[in-house]
Amino acid sequence: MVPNSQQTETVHHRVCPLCEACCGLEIKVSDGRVTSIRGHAEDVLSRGYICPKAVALKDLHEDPDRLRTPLIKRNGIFEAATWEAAFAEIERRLPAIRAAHGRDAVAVAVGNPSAHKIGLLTYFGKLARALGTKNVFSASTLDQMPKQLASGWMFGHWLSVALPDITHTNFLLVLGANPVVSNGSMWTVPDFRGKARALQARGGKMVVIDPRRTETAALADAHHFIRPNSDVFLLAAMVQTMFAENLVQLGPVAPWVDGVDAVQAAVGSFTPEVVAPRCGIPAQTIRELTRTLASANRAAVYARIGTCTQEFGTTASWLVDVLNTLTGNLDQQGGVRFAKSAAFATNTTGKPGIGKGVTTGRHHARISSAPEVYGELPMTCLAEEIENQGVGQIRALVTVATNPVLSSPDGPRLSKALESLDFMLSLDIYVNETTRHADVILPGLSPLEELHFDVAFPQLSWRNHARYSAPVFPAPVDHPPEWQTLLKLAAIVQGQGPYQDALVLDDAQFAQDADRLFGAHAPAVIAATQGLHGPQRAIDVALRTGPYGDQFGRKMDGLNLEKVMQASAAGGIDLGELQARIPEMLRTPSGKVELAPPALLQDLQRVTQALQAPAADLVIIGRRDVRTNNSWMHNLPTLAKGPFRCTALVHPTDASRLGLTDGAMAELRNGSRCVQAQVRVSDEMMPGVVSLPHGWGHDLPGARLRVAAERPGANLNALLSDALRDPLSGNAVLGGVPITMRALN
Ligand SMILES: Nc1nc2c(c(=O)[nH]1)N[C@H]1C(S)=C(S)[C@@H](COP(=O)(O)OP(=O)(O)OC[C@H]3O[C@@H](n4cnc5c(=O)[nH]c(N)nc54)[C@H](O)[C@@H]3O)O[C@H]1N2
Ligand SMILES: Nc1nc2c(c(=O)[nH]1)N[C@H]1C(S)=C(S)[C@@H](COP(=O)(O)OP(=O)(O)OC[C@H]3O[C@@H](n4cnc5c(=O)[nH]c(N)nc54)[C@H](O)[C@@H]3O)O[C@H]1N2
Ligand code: SF4
Ligand SMILES: [Mo]
Repeated sequence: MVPNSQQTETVHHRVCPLCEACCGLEIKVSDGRVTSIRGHAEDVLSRGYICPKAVALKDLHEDPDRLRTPLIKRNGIFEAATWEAAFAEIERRLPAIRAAHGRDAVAVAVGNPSAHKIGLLTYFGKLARALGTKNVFSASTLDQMPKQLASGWMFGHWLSVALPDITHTNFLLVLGANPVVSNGSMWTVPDFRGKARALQARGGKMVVIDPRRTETAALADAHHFIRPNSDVFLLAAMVQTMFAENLVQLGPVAPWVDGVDAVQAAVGSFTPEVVAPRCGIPAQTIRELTRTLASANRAAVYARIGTCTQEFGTTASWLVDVLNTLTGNLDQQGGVRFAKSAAFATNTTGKPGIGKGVTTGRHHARISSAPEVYGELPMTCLAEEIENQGVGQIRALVTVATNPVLSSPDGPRLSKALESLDFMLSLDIYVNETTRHADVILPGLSPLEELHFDVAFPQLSWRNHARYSAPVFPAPVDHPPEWQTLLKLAAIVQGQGPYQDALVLDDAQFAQDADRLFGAHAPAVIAATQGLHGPQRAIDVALRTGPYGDQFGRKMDGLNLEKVMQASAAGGIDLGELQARIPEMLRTPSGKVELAPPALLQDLQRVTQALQAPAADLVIIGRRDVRTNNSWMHNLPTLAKGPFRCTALVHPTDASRLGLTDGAMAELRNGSRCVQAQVRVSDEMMPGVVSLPHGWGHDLPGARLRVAAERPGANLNALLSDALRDPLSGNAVLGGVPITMRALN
């Protein structure tokens, strides 16, 4: 009998794991196949909004290139292997390197998708702790570490990020972000466009500062070009103007703000006239922008990756929140506020209003002496730590959901370094530009085969909420979820081998964690979560002990896993608008907002020196496209089709000066580094600035990405040097780098 597809159709609700907007999806399945993916109209956070990437989850699930079994490289060729054989190979090779060369000889590198996978996010730390290595690297130092460090110093925790209260703001100033395309970052704000339009409809204004007239700029009431890598000057001048024109008013948070005078003294020399030539923005415009911001009554400044991936990323990120504070918008309705996450947020646990704050430099990179930040060393140090011999040299690497050969500066150098390792293990779903160097690859499941609950993004969301995603499909038999793989790897590293059942390992670890966290109450917590394991148990504990939790039965109407699971068909649980949280959310040792962290005041000297640097004729910046996601979704037919996206955008005056024509190929060069890309001439660029997207370059031998290889594109990171960093956060400099261009015939 042929089943009627109507009868077999099932409907599932899941949070999209592909970007920080975390949209709620409604996925229909018939006869074991996805038949439709749409926005879930009832989702409490996204209300039906999605972008084209969500639909590609079907392609991802069905992609024949996505790995379904472990691979072991033998004589240079990957062979499919059983999980037992793969773990045995790891046990044979990895502990021996540690035993011979010490803990730091094994490094770990974690990438962006791990932020969207609860199994990776909550269990990666167990592997890192078992390894005990100081060589921990992640995509955070290619991205948002400056924002996290600045927020940490000011508010006391790495994820206490001030978010625009877009529902109520009257004036939104956006620097170095293109949320219409990226759908927001360090700010979970699905349907940014709709929210920006609503802001305008109620009479508010949005202004964008960007070297490209972006899709967000096109929507804005005003757009100003800025010379790349000069936001720190603009922001310092705006802060200077706030003081010079007596515009400062701290508002209700005044009793909890320390350091206003120190800031005033430190920015005194950054007048609009001094910085204007460097920024490419007239002094009068800087003054007017500052006055508008100060007088807007409910305004917010939001800045993202364009302002982080700079030489002064941390200082620029700090000045953003200095402006938010001096204009009286910190913690106010329509200003910037802090989310109150239902689970996993450090700024909701422990004693309110005070804490240990954040520290950096507990250890340093061996070669560059770069300080540890948030437990990590800069990703741009990875290659040199592998290449240079000596005690502590990296000889083995575990990559987890990262593709640094394409996503990190000087990919070709890193590629060579990876090839020289004694052993490389990758937890990844593809053989790609990075994992082709691995000796063993252990694949994760398709996102549709896994449960999910966002750990980080509710701490960054425009509205408080709790949502749970059940798996859409059962996992294939014998294919463990990644949290179990991580537990087994930790056991191997600790000399216990891969033989113990992952659930047994998990119970043992949970018992230890419960002892540490709950002391005498540990047995009760273990009893209350009986029957749960892995991330599900972690979610239940985090929800129940969180700010809305049932406190294990003490608050009858409080949240727990079961309640949040039950609400998923109804779009999750809405926990309301962002509320005032100062001083309760502060975790600084002083219990104050630290407006003038000493390291940042000191960094202004470096900023002053850089003000004099001569301007380059041509600098390069990056770009994102709605149908891309960093380096790893170019293999999905739904997204790969259509116009070619890896083009170099050049302003008409630069094009004619350099003899470049629309559609023709050009060479882009930075010293000895060079790539070729197709030119697109466009006045959306600021003169003197070229834009090329990152994440391309799928023409490297040994990768298995058949769709992506058809139109490989150029690797922007083959052009960038890994020597450039923000010294405070260790973040890579990914833009504003001088290049030359010439036409290719
Ligand atoms: N020049 C330049 N470089 C940049 C940027 C830029 O703007 N300009 N942006 C930077 C930013 S913001 C970021 S976040 C980084 C991102 O850089 P990475 O962290 O390297 O992330 P991706 O390039 O997205 O690569 C993701 C990897 O995870 C794998 N993967 C996908 N899903 C899963 C899964 O479920 N499990 C496992 N185990 N693996 C999975 C993919 O196959 C791929 O290998 O790139 C940075 N690089
Ligand atoms: N479609 C899509 N969405 C994504 C991603 C993707 O690859 N594709 N990646 C995701 C990830 S990992 C992240 S971190 C987020 C990032 O999200 P966003 O921060 O919004 O990233 P971009 O779209 O790259 O926007 C950065 C903007 O900064 C500008 N810019 C470059 N240099 C400077 C400068 O010196 N000063 C100023 N003021 N502006 C500058 C660029 O022109 C660009 O418009 O996007 C996420 N969303
Ligand atoms: S904006 Fe697109 S990719 Fe991002 S979460 Fe929403 S649907 Fe997924
Ligand atoms: Mo990112």
